[in-house]
Amino acid sequence: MTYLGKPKFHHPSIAVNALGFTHRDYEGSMSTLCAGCGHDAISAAIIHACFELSLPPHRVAKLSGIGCSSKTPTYMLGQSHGFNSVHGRMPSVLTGASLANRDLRYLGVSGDGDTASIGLGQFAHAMRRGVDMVYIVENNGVYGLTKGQFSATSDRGSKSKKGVENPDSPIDLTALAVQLGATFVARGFSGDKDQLVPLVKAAFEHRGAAFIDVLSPCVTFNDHEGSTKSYTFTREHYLPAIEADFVPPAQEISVDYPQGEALPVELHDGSRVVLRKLGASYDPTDRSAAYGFIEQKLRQTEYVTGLIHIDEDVSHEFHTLNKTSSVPLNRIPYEKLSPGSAALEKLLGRYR
Ligand SMILES: Cc1ncc(C[n+]2csc(CCOP(=O)(O)OP(=O)(O)O)c2C)c(N)n1
Ligand code: SF4
Ligand SMILES: [Mg+2]
Repeated sequence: MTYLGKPKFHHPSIAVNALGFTHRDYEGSMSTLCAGCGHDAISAAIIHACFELSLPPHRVAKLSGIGCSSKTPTYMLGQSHGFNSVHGRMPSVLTGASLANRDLRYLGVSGDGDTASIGLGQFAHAMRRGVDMVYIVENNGVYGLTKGQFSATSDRGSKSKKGVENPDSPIDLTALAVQLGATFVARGFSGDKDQLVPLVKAAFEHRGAAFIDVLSPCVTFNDHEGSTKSYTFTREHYLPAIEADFVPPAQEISVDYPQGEALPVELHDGSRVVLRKLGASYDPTDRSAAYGFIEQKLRQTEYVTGLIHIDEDVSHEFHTLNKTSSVPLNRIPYEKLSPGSAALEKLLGRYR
């Protein structure tokens, strides 16, 4: 269907954001995914979040690997920079781009196969280095693009479309991200846009590695009885650990919660994530408690959703840690970027 262009006209009273852009300005090409695929709902949530944040589209770079999920950046943010890399290699390509120009906001889109199998090492190092990015995994528990093989996030005992049982234990990417040092870890569900949009907005405002695992049923290969990533199973085993609202900096903070039942966390730009506690004493700022909570709920086959962990200390962020250039490399004069053979000789001398 990509040959059918979307009409450019729109209603004169259509909503515009602070930059004067409409929702349409954040859309991309028409999706070629299967009708009902969870990934399309995630694209819609990302588009919505970017529109509401009034992100200048040309200041966003979207990168992905390979898979149905990794195709989705084509269907969003059509006026942003884009790079569809190699299977599992999005994190290193994104890290390189970010080193060259830290002024852009970076969005990495991946799949459970792309991240938890071939790209597991890349994922681990991007998280532990605090690469400043929004990393979204569209998690359907299968390799959708290559016709439904189990992925490393498939639960033990879950069944394939042909009835074969998965013998292997799963990787929980949120637990792994917390353990690796990511400073923003959340889980959403493609079927719950009300929860997902604030999470994506808060992730874009966070500085450092912001990871969101989004359960996203594959209607073609993993939406049957016996699957633990189907729409039905996910809805039945869905546990919001905490409810999160995103409050932009310009907006007066006046949240209607009883004292002691919500925790406003200030982000670097003055915006806030307001966390409403649903559980008895869940505190997402406590890394080890967050890890323990995910583990405990996994044993009960419950998917913890919402904001699982947040740490606003920017000293863990990649650019702060590595004192990277605040000026994009393409704006630094050539003589400064390449100071010549004498300077190279001097540098090499230090290693002799
Ligand atoms: C180096 C390499 N190995 C294997 C493949 C084949 N391949 C393409 S997509 C994919 C898995 C995609 O699964 P996932 O990341 O979960 O995305 P989904 O399609 O489920 O959204 C595989 C194994 C490839 N393209 N490149
Ligand atoms: S095969 Fe599955 S993951 Fe791929 S587009 Fe179809 S429903 Fe989505
Ligand atoms: Mg997948």
